[in-house]
Amino acid sequence: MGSDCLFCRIVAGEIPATIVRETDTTLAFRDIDPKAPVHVLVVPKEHYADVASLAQGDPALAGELLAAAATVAEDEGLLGDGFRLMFNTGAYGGQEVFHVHAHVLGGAPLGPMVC
Ligand code: IU
Repeated sequence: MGSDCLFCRIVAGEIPATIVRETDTTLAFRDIDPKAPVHVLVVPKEHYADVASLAQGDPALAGELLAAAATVAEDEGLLGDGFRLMFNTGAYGGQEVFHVHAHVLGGAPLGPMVC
């Protein structure tokens, strides 16, 4: 994708972000507008528009993304009290940035999911 995609530009280091974890294939950084005390986005470095495209196109990378998200949750101290891991997908799912990203949310009770 590249220059049109915000998260590709963060991956490329063209736009600053507060990075909390990086692997060969994934990058995790703090959400610029956090919705919880801990709110980290985890992306694959390779561009896929959404989680369905990623899971269908590269299931192994989807697994690496999940593993990275779990490690972020552990590093942020969320495993004891729990956390929310979610992928907004497509227009009805409320997705705003079309480079797949897992939201890792926690650090306080989040309550039931409200739609
Ligand atoms: P969504 O699942 O596509 O709705 O989430 C996009 C997220 O990207 C949202 O939580 C924004 O606050 C976040 N974000 C960001 O971290 N940095 C940015 O420059 C922009 C959006 I624009």
